[in-house]
Amino acid sequence: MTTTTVAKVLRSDYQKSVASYWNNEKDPVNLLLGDVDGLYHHHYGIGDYDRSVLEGPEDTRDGRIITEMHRLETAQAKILLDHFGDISPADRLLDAGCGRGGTSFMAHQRFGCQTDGVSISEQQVEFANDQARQRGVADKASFHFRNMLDTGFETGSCRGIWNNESTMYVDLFQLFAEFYRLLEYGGRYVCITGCYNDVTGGRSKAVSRIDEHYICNIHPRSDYFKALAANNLVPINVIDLTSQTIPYWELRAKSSVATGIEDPFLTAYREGSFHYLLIAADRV
Ligand code: GPP
Ligand code: MG
Repeated sequence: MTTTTVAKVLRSDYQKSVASYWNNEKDPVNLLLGDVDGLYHHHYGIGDYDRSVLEGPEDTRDGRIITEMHRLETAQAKILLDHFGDISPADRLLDAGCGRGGTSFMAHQRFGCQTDGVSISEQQVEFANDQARQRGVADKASFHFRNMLDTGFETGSCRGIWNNESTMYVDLFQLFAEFYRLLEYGGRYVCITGCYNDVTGGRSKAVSRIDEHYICNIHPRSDYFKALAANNLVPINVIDLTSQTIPYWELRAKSSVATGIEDPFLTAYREGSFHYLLIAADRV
């Protein structure tokens, strides 16, 4: 990329530092899980884990845990996609903050439609496009080095847009203004996110540790609804997934790929200062 192109996408020092984090990220917690079946996720998991993975031969135990964590992460993306309802092959979907493309490939496989992913990490975009070529779907699943706050895509060109754990890097009012522009009338927005609890007060210590770890700014729950309402995005479903994501973190804490962020997540969820939320909203 030329310096001018990079400067157009990465508009602030903050965005540059986030891009640098993801350009250098090669953590086994993501790569070993992705190697299980070629879907590389950058989000967490949902649902109970199979306790039997902890039993059995010691030498294959960690492999069983990794496969099980990957299953829970894929289940999370499935729940997100379930909330799009009927999407036809002629529709177009946008994956905002697409990471290495895992959720996009699942969407393309399920709906048969065009999916476009955007990321401010050139490495992630390259990785995801490479995956698309390997899977033989590069004509339908494409990934772009673009900023989700200003994608440059055509107005009204999307039937659906999602953020799978990527909203904590941006201002929600700016983000939803761009999504309002991109979505067609009646188009759907779905996000899964971690947000802090307005009722228990400001950022807890555990939430601050998560922010520091990922260089992000976790929003309060209320900000989502204020920013959606301000941009004519009308919620149809809000699901608190907190209790369903705790088993994933408990299992991850027992794995060889634990990164040290497991305790802050478990503390924040258990003390009630943080929620794992799914929000689906329609553009009117
Ligand atoms: C990264 O997933 C997710 C985020 C940076 C968003 C933070 C999410 C919240 C719910 C606050 P990842 O799979 O890259 O993270 P890890 O490397 O820890 O598995
Ligand atoms: Mg991960």
